[in-house]
This record gives sequence, C-alpha cells and structure tokens, in this order.
Amino acid sequence: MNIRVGVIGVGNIGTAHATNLAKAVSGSSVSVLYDFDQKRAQELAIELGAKAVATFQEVIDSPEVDAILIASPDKFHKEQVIAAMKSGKPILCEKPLTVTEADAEEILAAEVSLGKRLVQMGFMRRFDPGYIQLKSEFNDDGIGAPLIIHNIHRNTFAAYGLNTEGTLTNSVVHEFDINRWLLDEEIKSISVMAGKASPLTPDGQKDPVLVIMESESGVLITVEAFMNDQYGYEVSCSVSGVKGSADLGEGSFVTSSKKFSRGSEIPELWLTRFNEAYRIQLQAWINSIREGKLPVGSSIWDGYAATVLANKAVEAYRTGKKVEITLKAKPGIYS
Ligand code: ISE
Repeated sequence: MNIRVGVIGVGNIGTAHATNLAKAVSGSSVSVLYDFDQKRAQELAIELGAKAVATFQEVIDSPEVDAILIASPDKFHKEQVIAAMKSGKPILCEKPLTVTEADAEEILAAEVSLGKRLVQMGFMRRFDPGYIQLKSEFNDDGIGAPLIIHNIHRNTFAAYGLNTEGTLTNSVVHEFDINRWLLDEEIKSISVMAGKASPLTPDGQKDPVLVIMESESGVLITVEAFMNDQYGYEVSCSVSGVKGSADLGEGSFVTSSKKFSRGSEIPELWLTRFNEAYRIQLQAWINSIREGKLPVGSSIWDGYAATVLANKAVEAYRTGKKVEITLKAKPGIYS
C-alpha cells in the first residue's frame, strides 16, 4: 500500500521531508503541497510529481491525501493540527507542538477527545542512531543509571532571527524532549542563566544561554544554547552515570587526515547532522500507517510537555528565578 502524503509548509524542513517521502522512504509518495510562498510550492510540486494548492485546508480535504505532514512556522501549528485532526487522517507535526502552553493544552484536549492517538511529533532526535546508542548505555553492562547530563546545542546563525525567548521555544525544545526521553522521567525544575553575550548577536539579545534542569529523580541536566556561534551546527550530549560516562559527539562524521592536518567537517545546518534521523523518523511514521498501528516516537503528550518546559524556561529567563514544573495529569491514551 502506498501512502499519499499532503505537506503543509515547504520551507527548509518541509522541503526536506517532502523530498524524503517522495524519494528515500519506501511506501510513500507526495501528492499535494501547500505553502504561503506559492511559487516555492509550485516548483517543488513539479519536481516531486505532486500538485500545489492555494490553502492548507485543501491539503487536508483532498481525496488524494492519506496522511498529513505539517511543517509550517511554529505559530500556525495549533490551527492546522486541530483542522487536520478533524479529517481523521494520520498526522506528523514538526516540533515544537506550539509556542504557548495554552495552545498546547488545546491540541492535547482535541486529541484526547478523539479517544485515540493520531499525531506523531517531529522530534527526530529520538530516531537518531547516536541518541539511541547513548540511551542503550544506561544499564549495568553500560554506564549504569545517569546522574548528570550536559547538552550542547549550537547553530551557525539563528535561522529565524535571534530572539532569546525563541531560542528556548524553538531550539532548546529539542533538549526538553530528548532529555525526558533519555531519562524516561519528567523534569521538575528549570533555571536559565544569560551571561556575557557574544558581541556578534543582535542588540539586546542574550546568546549563549545556559539552561539548568533537575529531573524527578534528581538527575541534573545542563544545556548550552548558542544560536550564533559563527562556525557551524553542533549538537552533543555527555552523560555521567553510576559506572561510567558516554558522549554523543559529532555523530557519524568522518575524521580525515590530510597534509599536515587532521579534522572533520562541521555542517552548517541541522539538516545535514540529522539527515538520517529525519529519514528513519518518516519511515517509522509511514510504516505505522501502513500497518494500521499507533503513531510511534514522540506524542502530543510529549509535545505538550516540551512546550510547558519551554514556557517555564522563558519565565525563568525573564525573572531570573528557578521555576517548578507541574504538568497536567497524563491522559490514558498516552500510557
Ligand atoms: C531548528 O528549528 C531545528 O529544529 C533544529 O533541529 C535545531 O537544532 C535548531 O536550533 C532550530 O532552530
């Protein structure tokens, strides 16, 4: 069975997803595309043998669409996910679920009222072979139970313009999700420190920032988020456990030795670093649809939790105080 996907939003990540679905994922094709930039949608549609339409609702309603992928800017997710849910078609929504906690709660309530999970969140790091291997170390044959985790998340430049709150809701949201997943537990408190800002950041913005969290069992988690590092895209995660430590560094990048130098290339954007994770994530989504199974990976509940953490991080950043986290009771469909 071939799953015909309709894609809403074909900027950087939407184009990457659509291209993967059409060319690299088995059992899927792209049938309908929408973007605010109609020219861009039209060009991609021609390349992928799809049809470009003038509104996102046409993607949702099209009889040629079996499943919907939402990759529009963050602030449009709520309206589009809720509209897509009404069609009953499976959905993959790019991260973050939404920018605000109130919107995340609304989407959560909408899925819960359906009585079943329809949406997979695009937190692709859960499919990254590096993160999977890192997590597999957390046992007695590996490094034992984690005690402290240090994350680094650097961008060459802030893709959507730098705004310190946006760093937390759009970028560090990955660490909110992946650390919950690594530990299989919730986060209980969060603090944010902004120190000396790089002179190359726009006026008034703080970059880098340091996020410090504590999990329910007391594991300490730090995140350095640096959005204008000037030299490349880099994500790392180092974990110290009871019996050892494990470091996720530059993924599978090759170190080469050339005349009088040794080193590896640093990608400019996340699309290169997480290329494989994106493909595996989409394949898992398509497989779950073809097999009539529940969505895999991160759920709307996880998307809600990550957005709550991002909102509390913004509060911690603004007030300079440590903020305690309380989530709603977890609805049964996510157990
Ligand atoms: C971007 O939106 C992404 O989702 C990337 O994965 C992330 O690393 C980057 O910081 C974000 O701006």
